[in-house]
Amino acid sequence: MTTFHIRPGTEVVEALRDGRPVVALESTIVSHGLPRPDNLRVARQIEQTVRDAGAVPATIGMVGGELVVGLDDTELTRLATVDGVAKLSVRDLAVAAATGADGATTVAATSAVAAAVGISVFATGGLGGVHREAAQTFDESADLVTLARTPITVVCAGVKSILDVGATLERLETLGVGVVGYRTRRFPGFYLTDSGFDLDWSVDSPEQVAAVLAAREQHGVHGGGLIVANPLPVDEQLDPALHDRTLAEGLARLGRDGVTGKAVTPFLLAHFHSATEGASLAVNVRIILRNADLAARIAVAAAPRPAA
Ligand code: PSU
Ligand code: MN
Repeated sequence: MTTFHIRPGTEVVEALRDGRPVVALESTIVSHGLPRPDNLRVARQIEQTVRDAGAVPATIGMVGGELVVGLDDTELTRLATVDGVAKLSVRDLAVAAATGADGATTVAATSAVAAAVGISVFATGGLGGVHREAAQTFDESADLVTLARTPITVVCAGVKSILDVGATLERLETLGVGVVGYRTRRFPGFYLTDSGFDLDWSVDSPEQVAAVLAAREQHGVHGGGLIVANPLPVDEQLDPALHDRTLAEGLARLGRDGVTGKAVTPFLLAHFHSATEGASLAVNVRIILRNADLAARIAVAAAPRPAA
C-alpha cells in the first residue's frame, strides 16, 4: 500500500524544528493565476522576497501525487510549466494523491496543509470569495469556509472586484474569520487600494499581528483564520477607469462563453492580463511581493526563535 504523508522540504523541516519563521505560499497563483512565462519568474521572486525578510518560504503543491510543503526549484518549474496541472481545493487533495496527479493548491488547500504541518503565516495575492450572481449559482469559494476552521494568518490584498466584495465580507463575519486592515480601516480591492468597504480593525506593525496571534492562542477560544488585508499604495494601483472597463468586459464574456465553477477565477484573471496589456499583471506581481514581505515580517515577529 502506498503511503500518503505530507513531505516537507528539508529546509522547512529544519526551520520548523528550530522554531524559525516560515511562510507558506500557494501554487495556484503560479499555475492558474499568472500567465506563462512570467509565472515561474514571479514564483521565484516571491520566495526570494520571503528570504530577504528573514523567513523560509514553503510553496505548497502536489507533484505526481505527493503533497509537498516547500517545493524545490525543479518541482516549482514543473507546476509552472507543464499542462494539465489540476487546481486543488481541500476536497481534491486525497483524490489527487491517490491518482498520482500534479496539482496546485488554492488558498483553501494551502491554508489547510500549512496548518497541518504547523506553519501559521501564509502570503497570497487575493482570496477567493463570493461570486457575483452567487444568489443564483451558489458560487462561493471554499477559501471562506476553510478559513473558518483553519488556524492560519493570511496576508492578502483583499479580494478581486471580480467578486461580490460586500457579500464576501458578510460571509467572513458569519464564518468567524478575523479581518484586520494593515495600516488601514478600508478593505483593499486587490488591483485597487480601496474596495469601498470599511473594516472594524486596523493593525500597525508585524509585532501587533504577532500579538493578535499570541492572544488568540493563549485565549484558546477562537480557532479560525485571520486575514491581514494589505492594500497597495494609491500611486501603485491599477488605473480605476481601466479597471472598471476591463471588469465589465470580463463579466460579459463570462456569461457569453458560459464559463462556470472553478474555471471562473482563472478566466477573469486571464482576461485582465490580456485586456490591460500587462498593466494588471505588473500590479498583481507588486501585490504578491508586498504581501510576501509583510507575511515574512509577521512570521519573524511571531517566531519562537529568530532566523539563523
Ligand atoms: N485570487 C487571485 N488570484 C488567484 C486566486 C484568487 O487574485 O489566483 C486563486 C487562489 O488560489 C484562490 C482561488 O484560492 O483562486 C479561488 O478559486 P475559487 O474561486 O475557484 O475557489
Ligand atoms: Mn467557485
